[in-house]
Amino acid sequence: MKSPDQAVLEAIQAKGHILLTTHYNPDGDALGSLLGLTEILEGMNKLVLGYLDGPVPPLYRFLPGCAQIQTDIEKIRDFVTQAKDDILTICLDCGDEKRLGKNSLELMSFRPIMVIDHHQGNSGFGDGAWVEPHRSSTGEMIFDLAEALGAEISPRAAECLYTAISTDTGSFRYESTSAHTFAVAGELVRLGVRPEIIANNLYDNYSLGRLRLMQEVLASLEMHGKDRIAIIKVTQKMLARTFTTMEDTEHFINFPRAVRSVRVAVFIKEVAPDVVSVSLRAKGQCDVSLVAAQFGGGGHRNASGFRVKGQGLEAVRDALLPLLLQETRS
Ligand SMILES: [Mn+2]
Repeated sequence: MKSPDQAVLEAIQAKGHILLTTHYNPDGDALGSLLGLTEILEGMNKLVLGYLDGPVPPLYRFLPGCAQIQTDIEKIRDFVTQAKDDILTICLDCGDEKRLGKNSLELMSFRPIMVIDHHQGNSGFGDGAWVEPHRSSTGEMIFDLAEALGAEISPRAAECLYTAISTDTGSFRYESTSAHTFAVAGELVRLGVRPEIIANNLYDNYSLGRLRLMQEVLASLEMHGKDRIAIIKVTQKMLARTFTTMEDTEHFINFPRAVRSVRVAVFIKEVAPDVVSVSLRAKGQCDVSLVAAQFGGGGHRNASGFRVKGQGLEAVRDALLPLLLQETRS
Protein backbone atom coordinates (compact mmCIF):
# COMPACT_ATOMS: atom_id res chain seq x y z
CA MET A 1 0.00 0.00 0.00
CA LYS A 2 1.67 3.19 -1.16
CA SER A 3 0.76 6.58 0.23
CA PRO A 4 -0.62 9.18 -2.19
CA ASP A 5 1.77 10.47 -4.77
CA GLN A 6 3.55 13.64 -3.63
CA ALA A 7 2.85 15.47 -6.90
CA VAL A 8 -0.89 14.86 -6.45
CA LEU A 9 -0.83 16.12 -2.84
CA GLU A 10 1.15 19.24 -3.76
CA ALA A 11 -1.06 20.06 -6.73
CA ILE A 12 -4.19 19.87 -4.53
CA GLN A 13 -2.61 22.01 -1.84
CA ALA A 14 -1.47 24.62 -4.38
CA LYS A 15 -4.76 25.19 -6.22
CA GLY A 16 -8.01 26.85 -5.20
CA HIS A 17 -10.22 25.67 -8.09
CA ILE A 18 -10.54 21.95 -8.70
CA LEU A 19 -12.35 20.26 -11.58
CA LEU A 20 -13.20 16.61 -10.95
CA THR A 21 -14.21 14.16 -13.63
CA THR A 22 -14.47 10.42 -14.26
CA HIS A 23 -15.30 7.89 -16.99
CA TYR A 24 -18.56 7.81 -18.98
CA ASN A 25 -21.18 5.26 -17.93
CA PRO A 26 -20.00 5.88 -14.37
CA ASP A 27 -20.30 3.10 -11.80
CA GLY A 28 -20.55 3.35 -8.02
CA ASP A 29 -16.79 3.78 -7.59
CA ALA A 30 -16.57 6.55 -10.19
CA LEU A 31 -19.49 8.51 -8.72
CA GLY A 32 -18.74 7.78 -5.07
CA SER A 33 -15.10 8.85 -5.52
CA LEU A 34 -16.06 12.01 -7.40
CA LEU A 35 -18.72 13.05 -4.88
CA GLY A 36 -16.69 12.02 -1.84
CA LEU A 37 -13.65 13.98 -3.03
CA THR A 38 -15.87 16.98 -3.87
CA GLU A 39 -17.08 17.05 -0.26
CA ILE A 40 -13.56 16.58 1.14
CA LEU A 41 -12.07 19.39 -1.00
CA GLU A 42 -14.96 21.74 -0.21
CA GLY A 43 -14.16 21.10 3.45
CA MET A 44 -10.68 22.45 2.64
CA ASN A 45 -12.32 25.63 1.26
CA LYS A 46 -11.62 24.77 -2.38
CA LEU A 47 -14.03 25.69 -5.18
CA VAL A 48 -14.92 22.35 -6.72
CA LEU A 49 -16.90 21.42 -9.84
CA GLY A 50 -17.72 17.86 -10.87
CA TYR A 51 -18.22 17.01 -14.55
CA LEU A 52 -19.79 13.90 -16.10
CA ASP A 53 -20.29 12.91 -19.75
CA GLY A 54 -23.99 12.18 -19.09
CA PRO A 55 -26.61 12.24 -16.35
CA VAL A 56 -26.09 10.33 -13.09
CA PRO A 57 -27.67 6.85 -13.51
CA PRO A 58 -30.90 6.60 -11.46
CA LEU A 59 -29.43 3.85 -9.26
CA TYR A 60 -26.91 6.30 -7.77
CA ARG A 61 -29.13 9.34 -7.34
CA PHE A 62 -29.32 8.71 -3.59
CA LEU A 63 -25.70 9.84 -3.24
CA PRO A 64 -25.35 13.20 -1.51
CA GLY A 65 -24.33 16.03 -3.86
CA CYS A 66 -25.09 14.28 -7.15
CA ALA A 67 -27.54 17.03 -8.21
CA GLN A 68 -24.59 19.46 -8.34
CA ILE A 69 -22.65 17.46 -10.93
CA GLN A 70 -22.43 19.30 -14.26
CA THR A 71 -22.99 17.64 -17.63
CA ASP A 72 -22.76 20.87 -19.62
CA ILE A 73 -19.22 21.53 -20.90
CA GLU A 74 -20.05 25.29 -21.16
CA LYS A 75 -20.28 25.47 -17.37
CA ILE A 76 -16.87 23.81 -17.11
CA ARG A 77 -15.37 26.28 -19.60
CA ASP A 78 -16.69 29.21 -17.50
CA PHE A 79 -15.29 27.69 -14.30
CA VAL A 80 -11.87 27.17 -15.87
CA THR A 81 -11.82 30.67 -17.40
CA GLN A 82 -12.67 32.25 -14.03
CA ALA A 83 -9.99 30.22 -12.27
CA LYS A 84 -7.24 31.48 -14.61
CA ASP A 85 -4.04 29.73 -13.45
CA ASP A 86 -5.53 28.60 -10.18
CA ILE A 87 -6.99 25.36 -11.60
CA LEU A 88 -6.32 21.67 -11.17
CA THR A 89 -8.16 18.87 -12.99
CA ILE A 90 -8.37 15.45 -11.32
CA CYS A 91 -9.50 12.40 -13.32
CA LEU A 92 -10.82 9.62 -11.09
CA ASP A 93 -11.19 5.87 -11.67
CA CYS A 94 -10.38 6.33 -15.35
CA GLY A 95 -7.77 4.17 -17.07
CA ASP A 96 -7.66 6.06 -20.35
CA GLU A 97 -8.40 9.64 -21.43
CA LYS A 98 -10.77 8.43 -24.17
CA ARG A 99 -13.04 7.07 -21.44
CA LEU A 100 -13.71 10.65 -20.29
CA GLY A 101 -16.34 10.72 -23.04
CA LYS A 102 -17.28 12.98 -25.92
CA ASN A 103 -15.48 16.05 -24.49
CA SER A 104 -12.29 14.23 -23.54
CA LEU A 105 -10.07 16.35 -25.80
CA GLU A 106 -11.29 19.61 -24.30
CA LEU A 107 -11.09 18.23 -20.75
CA MET A 108 -7.51 17.22 -21.43
CA SER A 109 -6.72 20.87 -22.24
CA PHE A 110 -7.62 21.97 -18.68
CA ARG A 111 -4.17 21.44 -17.22
CA PRO A 112 -2.50 20.41 -15.05
CA ILE A 113 -4.26 17.05 -14.86
CA MET A 114 -3.74 14.56 -12.05
CA VAL A 115 -5.01 10.98 -12.31
CA ILE A 116 -6.11 8.85 -9.36
CA ASP A 117 -6.96 5.33 -10.46
CA HIS A 118 -6.71 1.59 -9.80
CA HIS A 119 -7.12 0.13 -13.30
CA GLN A 120 -4.59 -2.44 -14.47
CA GLY A 121 -3.08 -1.06 -17.65
CA ASN A 122 -3.81 2.61 -16.93
CA SER A 123 -2.51 4.40 -20.03
CA GLY A 124 -0.41 6.84 -17.98
CA PHE A 125 -2.20 9.97 -19.19
CA GLY A 126 -2.10 13.24 -17.24
CA ASP A 127 0.68 15.43 -15.87
CA GLY A 128 0.92 13.37 -12.72
CA ALA A 129 -0.72 10.18 -11.54
CA TRP A 130 -1.31 8.02 -8.52
CA VAL A 131 -2.22 4.59 -9.88
CA GLU A 132 -2.34 1.43 -7.77
CA PRO A 133 -3.82 -1.53 -9.66
CA HIS A 134 -3.99 -3.82 -6.60
CA ARG A 135 -6.38 -1.42 -4.81
CA SER A 136 -10.01 -2.45 -4.35
CA SER A 137 -11.38 0.85 -5.58
CA THR A 138 -10.61 4.49 -6.25
CA GLY A 139 -12.84 5.26 -3.24
CA GLU A 140 -10.38 3.47 -0.94
CA MET A 141 -7.57 5.64 -2.35
CA ILE A 142 -9.60 8.83 -1.82
CA PHE A 143 -9.90 7.92 1.87
CA ASP A 144 -6.10 7.66 2.12
CA LEU A 145 -5.74 10.90 0.17
CA ALA A 146 -7.97 12.73 2.68
CA GLU A 147 -5.88 11.38 5.55
CA ALA A 148 -2.64 12.45 3.85
CA LEU A 149 -4.09 15.93 3.29
CA GLY A 150 -5.22 16.09 6.91
CA ALA A 151 -8.73 16.77 5.60
CA GLU A 152 -11.96 15.99 7.39
CA ILE A 153 -14.21 13.22 6.06
CA SER A 154 -17.79 14.34 6.69
CA PRO A 155 -20.64 11.83 7.07
CA ARG A 156 -21.72 12.75 3.51
CA ALA A 157 -18.25 12.07 2.13
CA ALA A 158 -18.10 8.82 4.12
CA GLU A 159 -21.37 7.64 2.52
CA CYS A 160 -19.98 8.31 -0.97
CA LEU A 161 -16.67 6.54 -0.31
CA TYR A 162 -18.38 3.53 1.30
CA THR A 163 -20.62 3.22 -1.79
CA ALA A 164 -17.54 3.40 -4.01
CA ILE A 165 -15.72 0.66 -2.10
CA SER A 166 -18.67 -1.68 -1.55
CA THR A 167 -19.77 -1.59 -5.22
CA ASP A 168 -16.28 -2.03 -6.71
CA THR A 169 -15.55 -5.01 -4.44
CA GLY A 170 -18.90 -6.69 -5.23
CA SER A 171 -19.86 -6.17 -1.57
CA PHE A 172 -16.37 -7.05 -0.27
CA ARG A 173 -16.15 -10.32 -2.24
CA TYR A 174 -13.53 -9.74 -4.96
CA GLU A 175 -9.86 -10.65 -4.87
CA SER A 176 -8.80 -6.99 -4.41
CA THR A 177 -10.60 -6.78 -1.04
CA SER A 178 -7.73 -6.38 1.44
CA ALA A 179 -7.37 -5.93 5.19
CA HIS A 180 -6.87 -2.26 4.42
CA THR A 181 -10.18 -2.21 2.50
CA PHE A 182 -11.96 -3.46 5.63
CA ALA A 183 -10.05 -1.01 7.82
CA VAL A 184 -11.17 1.89 5.63
CA ALA A 185 -14.77 0.59 5.49
CA GLY A 186 -14.71 0.23 9.29
CA GLU A 187 -13.51 3.78 9.70
CA LEU A 188 -16.26 5.02 7.34
CA VAL A 189 -18.88 3.23 9.46
CA ARG A 190 -17.38 4.87 12.54
CA LEU A 191 -17.81 8.22 10.75
CA GLY A 192 -21.53 7.60 10.43
CA VAL A 193 -22.16 5.29 7.45
CA ARG A 194 -25.05 2.85 7.89
CA PRO A 195 -24.20 -0.14 5.66
CA GLU A 196 -27.81 -1.39 5.62
CA ILE A 197 -29.07 1.94 4.26
CA ILE A 198 -26.47 1.99 1.47
CA ALA A 199 -27.16 -1.68 0.64
CA ASN A 200 -30.89 -0.97 0.60
CA ASN A 201 -30.39 1.90 -1.86
CA LEU A 202 -28.12 -0.17 -4.08
CA TYR A 203 -29.75 -3.60 -4.05
CA ASP A 204 -33.36 -3.35 -2.81
CA ASN A 205 -34.54 -0.36 -4.78
CA TYR A 206 -35.28 -1.63 -8.31
CA SER A 207 -38.37 -0.97 -10.42
CA LEU A 208 -40.93 -3.69 -11.08
CA GLY A 209 -40.13 -3.19 -14.77
CA ARG A 210 -36.58 -4.37 -14.13
CA LEU A 211 -37.88 -7.63 -12.64
CA ARG A 212 -40.17 -8.17 -15.63
CA LEU A 213 -37.23 -7.48 -17.94
CA MET A 214 -35.14 -9.98 -15.96
CA GLN A 215 -37.89 -12.61 -16.53
CA GLU A 216 -37.65 -12.06 -20.28
CA VAL A 217 -33.86 -11.95 -20.41
CA LEU A 218 -33.45 -15.10 -18.32
CA ALA A 219 -36.08 -16.84 -20.47
CA SER A 220 -33.73 -16.28 -23.45
CA LEU A 221 -31.05 -18.49 -21.82
CA GLU A 222 -29.25 -20.94 -24.10
CA MET A 223 -26.66 -23.45 -22.91
CA HIS A 224 -23.87 -24.80 -25.14
CA GLY A 225 -20.72 -26.93 -24.94
CA LYS A 226 -21.59 -29.31 -22.05
CA ASP A 227 -23.25 -26.43 -20.15
CA ARG A 228 -19.98 -24.52 -20.02
CA ILE A 229 -21.31 -21.63 -22.13
CA ALA A 230 -24.41 -19.68 -21.12
CA ILE A 231 -25.90 -17.06 -23.43
CA ILE A 232 -28.63 -14.53 -22.58
CA LYS A 233 -30.04 -11.78 -24.77
CA VAL A 234 -31.91 -8.50 -24.55
CA THR A 235 -33.74 -6.81 -27.41
CA GLN A 236 -35.17 -3.32 -27.84
CA LYS A 237 -38.65 -4.92 -27.85
CA MET A 238 -38.06 -6.39 -24.37
CA LEU A 239 -37.07 -2.95 -23.07
CA ALA A 240 -40.14 -1.33 -24.65
CA ARG A 241 -42.52 -4.00 -23.27
CA THR A 242 -41.20 -3.58 -19.72
CA PHE A 243 -40.70 0.23 -19.77
CA THR A 244 -37.01 -0.16 -18.97
CA THR A 245 -33.70 0.99 -20.43
CA MET A 246 -30.41 -0.80 -21.09
CA GLU A 247 -29.15 0.49 -17.71
CA ASP A 248 -31.67 -1.84 -16.04
CA THR A 249 -29.75 -4.86 -17.37
CA GLU A 250 -26.76 -4.17 -15.11
CA HIS A 251 -25.69 -7.30 -13.16
CA PHE A 252 -27.96 -9.65 -15.20
CA ILE A 253 -24.89 -11.48 -16.56
CA ASN A 254 -24.03 -12.57 -13.01
CA PHE A 255 -26.97 -15.03 -12.99
CA PRO A 256 -25.73 -17.32 -15.78
CA ARG A 257 -22.12 -16.76 -14.63
CA ALA A 258 -23.02 -18.08 -11.17
CA VAL A 259 -24.06 -21.53 -12.49
CA ARG A 260 -21.55 -24.16 -11.33
CA SER A 261 -20.83 -25.67 -14.77
CA VAL A 262 -20.55 -22.31 -16.58
CA ARG A 263 -17.10 -21.12 -17.62
CA VAL A 264 -18.16 -18.33 -19.94
CA ALA A 265 -21.32 -16.25 -19.65
CA VAL A 266 -22.37 -14.13 -22.61
CA PHE A 267 -24.86 -11.26 -22.67
CA ILE A 268 -25.87 -10.15 -26.18
CA LYS A 269 -27.60 -6.77 -26.26
CA GLU A 270 -29.40 -5.04 -29.09
CA VAL A 271 -28.38 -1.51 -28.17
CA ALA A 272 -29.91 0.01 -31.33
CA PRO A 273 -31.36 -1.43 -34.55
CA ASP A 274 -28.33 -3.08 -36.16
CA VAL A 275 -25.95 -2.37 -33.27
CA VAL A 276 -25.14 -5.30 -31.00
CA SER A 277 -23.00 -5.11 -27.90
CA VAL A 278 -21.66 -8.25 -26.24
CA SER A 279 -20.42 -8.71 -22.67
CA LEU A 280 -18.31 -11.75 -21.83
CA ARG A 281 -17.58 -13.02 -18.31
CA ALA A 282 -15.28 -15.95 -17.64
CA LYS A 283 -14.42 -18.04 -14.62
CA GLY A 284 -11.14 -19.87 -14.02
CA GLN A 285 -8.65 -20.27 -16.83
CA CYS A 286 -10.77 -19.10 -19.77
CA ASP A 287 -9.54 -15.90 -21.37
CA VAL A 288 -12.43 -14.00 -22.96
CA SER A 289 -10.31 -10.95 -23.81
CA LEU A 290 -8.79 -13.00 -26.67
CA VAL A 291 -12.27 -13.77 -27.99
CA ALA A 292 -13.36 -10.12 -27.70
CA ALA A 293 -10.20 -8.99 -29.50
CA GLN A 294 -11.22 -11.03 -32.57
CA PHE A 295 -14.27 -8.76 -32.84
CA GLY A 296 -12.30 -5.56 -32.26
CA GLY A 297 -13.11 -5.38 -28.53
CA GLY A 298 -11.05 -5.73 -25.39
CA GLY A 299 -11.02 -5.89 -21.63
CA HIS A 300 -9.66 -8.18 -18.96
CA ARG A 301 -9.09 -11.94 -19.00
CA ASN A 302 -12.31 -12.55 -17.05
CA ALA A 303 -14.40 -9.62 -18.21
CA SER A 304 -14.43 -8.17 -21.69
CA GLY A 305 -16.71 -7.08 -24.47
CA PHE A 306 -17.15 -5.80 -27.99
CA ARG A 307 -19.61 -4.04 -30.28
CA VAL A 308 -20.75 -4.98 -33.80
CA LYS A 309 -22.58 -2.81 -36.35
CA GLY A 310 -24.72 -4.06 -39.20
CA GLN A 311 -25.51 -7.52 -37.81
CA GLY A 312 -28.40 -8.91 -35.83
CA LEU A 313 -28.26 -10.73 -32.49
CA GLU A 314 -28.45 -14.21 -34.03
CA ALA A 315 -25.67 -13.53 -36.55
CA VAL A 316 -23.38 -12.29 -33.80
CA ARG A 317 -24.19 -15.35 -31.65
CA ASP A 318 -23.44 -17.69 -34.60
CA ALA A 319 -20.07 -16.01 -35.23
CA LEU A 320 -19.12 -16.04 -31.55
CA LEU A 321 -20.13 -19.55 -30.55
CA PRO A 322 -17.40 -21.53 -32.39
CA LEU A 323 -14.71 -19.39 -30.72
CA LEU A 324 -16.24 -19.94 -27.29
CA LEU A 325 -16.54 -23.68 -27.85
CA GLN A 326 -12.83 -23.68 -28.71
CA GLU A 327 -11.93 -21.62 -25.60
CA THR A 328 -13.93 -23.84 -23.19
CA ARG A 329 -13.00 -27.17 -24.80
CA SER A 330 -10.54 -28.48 -22.19
MN1 LIG B 1 -13.12 1.53 -9.84
